[in-house]
Amino acid sequence: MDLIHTITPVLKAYGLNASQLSIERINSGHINYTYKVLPGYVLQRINKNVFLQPRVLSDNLKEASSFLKQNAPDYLFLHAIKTLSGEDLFFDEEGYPWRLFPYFENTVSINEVANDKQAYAAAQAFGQLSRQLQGCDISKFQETIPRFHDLSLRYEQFEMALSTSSSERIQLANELIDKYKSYKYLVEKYTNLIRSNQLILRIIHNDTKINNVLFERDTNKIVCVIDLDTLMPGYFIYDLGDMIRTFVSPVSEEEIDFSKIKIREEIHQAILDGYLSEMGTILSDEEKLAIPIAGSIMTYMIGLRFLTDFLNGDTYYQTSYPRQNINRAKNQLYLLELLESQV
Ligand code: GN1
Ligand code: MG
Repeated sequence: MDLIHTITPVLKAYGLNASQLSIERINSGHINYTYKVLPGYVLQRINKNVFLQPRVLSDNLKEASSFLKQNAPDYLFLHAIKTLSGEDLFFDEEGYPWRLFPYFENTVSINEVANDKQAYAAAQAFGQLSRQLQGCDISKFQETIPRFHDLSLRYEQFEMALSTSSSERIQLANELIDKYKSYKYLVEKYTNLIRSNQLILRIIHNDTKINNVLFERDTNKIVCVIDLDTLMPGYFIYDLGDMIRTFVSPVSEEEIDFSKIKIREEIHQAILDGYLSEMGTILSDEEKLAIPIAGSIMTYMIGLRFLTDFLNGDTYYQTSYPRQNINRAKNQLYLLELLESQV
């Protein structure tokens, strides 16, 4: 896209002049386009092919925000800045929704966890978000992406992709497809768990990758959690599992030297300690029984989604080179093998 041409009218809607600001793309996140607009802001173009009803997204945030204002007024919850006409979203000529956030000076986001202190702090921050939202009226929230973390749906989508994919792509992923099929028992475990009604629907973040928290620069303190697009009802295993998926290994899901993928026990423990320091008294004993399965479920789910996207022609996740989604799926499979061998 012609950046200045596209962004100028967006910034104008917020009373800002693009020519007086420095605009730089932030290359983390596979879905939306995000820009640092300095001094002072982060601007984001929402992917309208992924978020088909962007209003749901802003309505959820409004709901959470008004609950927190009343019940946890000191909690730093990331608010979108309103346009001059008082809207949370600005729609451009092509129908893309945009949002503007404040930029916090002296903060950083990371793609790999360096030590157990970072893991503890991030897990505590995600746990704190759910804890603060405990007691809000879940029925007022809608799913921004229906059945987002429903593993049985994700498996169906994988099977659908297998039946519609090109023979060339099937061939490229052949071995990987078989390996993913061999873990189908996780879908059954998941379905049984959900059917048992052992888990309670809560408002959760639903995308607890390590790069979705902001750290204070040079410390292990968290300023706030970010990327609230999927703040919606879900089960705690999705948040806990996605932290395990993205924190325990010293390398991220983009790593292609799979021998570097490891499970760091001290980090695993720090995730549990940090998360339970907030959620320990809120989760029921029955829910806690599901803790050991969380990491495998989420690693399998996200790996399946990468593989499905490859089979579908790389239409969902942003990629920067061919077969990147295959590599991501291989990376996640490697991690899954490690997680499952510990059970
Ligand atoms: C996407 O937007 P981002 O990059 O934080 C995805 C998550 C996946 C993640 C895998 C809306 O998150 O579900 O876990 O990629 N978000 C959506 O890296 O699909
Ligand atoms: Mg996201």
